Amino acid sequence: MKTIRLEGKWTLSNRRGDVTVDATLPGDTHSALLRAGRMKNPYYGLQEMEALWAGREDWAYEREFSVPAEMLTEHSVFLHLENVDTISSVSINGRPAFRTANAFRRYRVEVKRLLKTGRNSLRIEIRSAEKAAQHEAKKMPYPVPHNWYPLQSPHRNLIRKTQCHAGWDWGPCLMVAGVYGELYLAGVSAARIEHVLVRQKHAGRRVEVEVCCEVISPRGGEAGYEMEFGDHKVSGRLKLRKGMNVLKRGIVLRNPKLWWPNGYGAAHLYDLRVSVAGDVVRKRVGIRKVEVRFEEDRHGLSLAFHVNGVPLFAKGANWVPADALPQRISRKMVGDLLASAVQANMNLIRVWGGGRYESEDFYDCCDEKGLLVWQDFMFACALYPAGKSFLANVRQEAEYQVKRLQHRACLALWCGNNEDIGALTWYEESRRNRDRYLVDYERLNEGVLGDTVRRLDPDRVFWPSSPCGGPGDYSDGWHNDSRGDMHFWNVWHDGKPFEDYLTIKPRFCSEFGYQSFPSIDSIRTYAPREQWNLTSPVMEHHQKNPGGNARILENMTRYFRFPKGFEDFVYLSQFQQGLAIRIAVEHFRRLRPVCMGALYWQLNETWPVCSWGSLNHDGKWKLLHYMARNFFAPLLVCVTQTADGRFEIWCCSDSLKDASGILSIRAMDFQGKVLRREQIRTKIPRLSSKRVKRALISDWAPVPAQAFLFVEWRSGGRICRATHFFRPFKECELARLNLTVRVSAAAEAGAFQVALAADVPAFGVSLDAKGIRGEFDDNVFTLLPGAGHSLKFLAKQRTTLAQFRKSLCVHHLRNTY
Ligand code: BMA
Repeated sequence: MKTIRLEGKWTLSNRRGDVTVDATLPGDTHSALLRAGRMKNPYYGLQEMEALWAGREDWAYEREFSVPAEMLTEHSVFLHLENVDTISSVSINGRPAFRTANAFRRYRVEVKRLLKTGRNSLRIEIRSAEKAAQHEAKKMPYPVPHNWYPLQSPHRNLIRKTQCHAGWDWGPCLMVAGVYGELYLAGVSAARIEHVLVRQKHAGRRVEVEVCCEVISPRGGEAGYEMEFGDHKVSGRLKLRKGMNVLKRGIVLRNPKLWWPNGYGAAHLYDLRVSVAGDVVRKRVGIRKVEVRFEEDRHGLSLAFHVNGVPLFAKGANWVPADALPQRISRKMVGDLLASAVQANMNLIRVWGGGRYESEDFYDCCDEKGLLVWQDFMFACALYPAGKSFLANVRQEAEYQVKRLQHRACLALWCGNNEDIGALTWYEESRRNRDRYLVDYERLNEGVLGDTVRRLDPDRVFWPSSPCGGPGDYSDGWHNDSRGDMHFWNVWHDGKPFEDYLTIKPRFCSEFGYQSFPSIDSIRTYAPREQWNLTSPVMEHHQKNPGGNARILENMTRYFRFPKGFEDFVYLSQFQQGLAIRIAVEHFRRLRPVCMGALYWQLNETWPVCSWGSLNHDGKWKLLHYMARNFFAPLLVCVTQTADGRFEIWCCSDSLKDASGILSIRAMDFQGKVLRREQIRTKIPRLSSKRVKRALISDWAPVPAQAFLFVEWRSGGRICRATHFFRPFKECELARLNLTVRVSAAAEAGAFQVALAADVPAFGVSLDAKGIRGEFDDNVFTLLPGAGHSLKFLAKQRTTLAQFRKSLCVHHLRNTY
């Protein structure tokens, strides 16, 4: 196969003709305009508003390329375009070649007749997605509503584009256009590989890997092929029909090295190489058995992932695109975000339906790091059309994506959409005529998406929607905690106290979240200092959930004393976010095996904004992310209290071995005096949660507002800690403290040691190396007098000791007021 790469330099111009700039493909319009100085940074201040025009323009990308004569001696020459966003017409040498209408598809179209030897030109005219969507809306036989956020491009649900480009409750409205995947021309005579599909059949330690290769031959004939899997190799010759051919071979592995999710073992991958007539496809395949079990039981309908026979408590978060401008999303950026997920002890990431089917980089990383993927199809928070052409378009998208991703070890489950069952109850139209919209829903969801998965990836489960009570269940997954997966939003969207998390017993909680402000480093990238105020225009603009800031404030006044300044407020908003999610996750883990998963909303964000994310847009960890590392750790100790005046201590273990250890419990006052202590031996059976202590609060803390509980669980070299307040923080008279902070260079390059000591207990002690990329190996902790705390910071950029010392800033609860 001969190829001509078309990535690189292009020219971008608008139809009106007043903008012409250099551009890069793969890439997007907005990134090109920014680089050329025709757009201001839309992430800064209120400048998003000044970028809206670009989404309302029709754009054309253009370039020349040269075709050698021998290319045209091939029987076929096709143009490969991936992820063209969205509605476009492609022409070669001024003659129409084809049209695209789906950003999630790969187009491979025969174009030989349009090419000539020597100079050729290629033009991709992309219609304004906003206008195209409005045009679609006029053609609908009846309205097809979707969610509206403060800045919203209308009817995004009518075109097959990343839905959150149109604006979300954490995202800007930047209706980018462009091409994000590969672009090339290829000349073929014998055959080209369309897809390589892999199935695994496990029978004990014997695993049969079935490799199925789809080959297209322009004229039929014969070709040699090779398949290598690890050390195994098969080869031969293949008779080809004109058109589609299928080559299927089985390879038997005995005692293969298994692929394990993070926390359970190594994520071993085998190399797979397939070549047919010189066209080569390489993949990496992990051998593992993933089962998604949902079964009727006395609690309702369970939902749990089992990997290689081990029932796994799913710990993770929801993923949104790594940037609102697709061109900026790099392998490094994605790798960094996912590395942070792994460091926080996550084992499952949900690729949320309002974003995009992720890049190969993303799934490579998940395969390598042992992160399972819950993969939504890209439909979210809306009703969708079910007309013939829309369904046909979606079918092609689904077939392509399923074939592209089904070999992945990380891919655990396909899910129809995000919250589209719920959406049936959100709009006047669908409330009045539920039948009509439900039929449409089902045509798309089961008729196209479910059907595609069942045909092309029969070893995986198609979960109809998230949340969902199981196949055939169209009821409310928000408020029903007994069936399937649940999105629980009472605490954030309904403004309920954090303790509300304790009132549910979800089988699998795939979304629950609490917002915070981004870290100061992030705020600095969009707001000048005079805007550092909760209600300033810029701060309000970077809060896309109406009433969001008020809600953060409301809960702050519920639990904390009012912070004295903006930076204290930012710190406290992050501490409170961490607290909310910790309360939920600890509870869900205690519920094991009734509950088998906790995925908080959301891991990352597409631009710097107030959000539910635990990572700032630049990847820096918010306090929640540090707290997640503890509450998602394989061993967890946690304290909860009950309405009858007792506290309970629980140990949760995701370990494959029984965990024996020693639990030490201390009740102390705020001067650090121990009021009562106890030590107990514990033995926690593998993969379980167990209550290890239950006692009357009054026996430990005669005046609950004047004491706290500090618990330490030591087991097999691991130490877990928990601090519990019996009353809201604001009611407690925390002591003022003298804090000493010593900073030194650590042995390894770019690392620094910080030693902290205090004369009385300090709570929520958090460090921030402002302006320096990097993370601490521990953060957000309780500091007890007499027990210093030492931790390390690993810089991700060149940093001197003096710079680090200067950047370091320490927060704790008592110094917020
Ligand atoms: C969810 C998500 C998103 C949204 C989030 C916060 O349910 O699926 O649509 O951003 O809530 O409101």
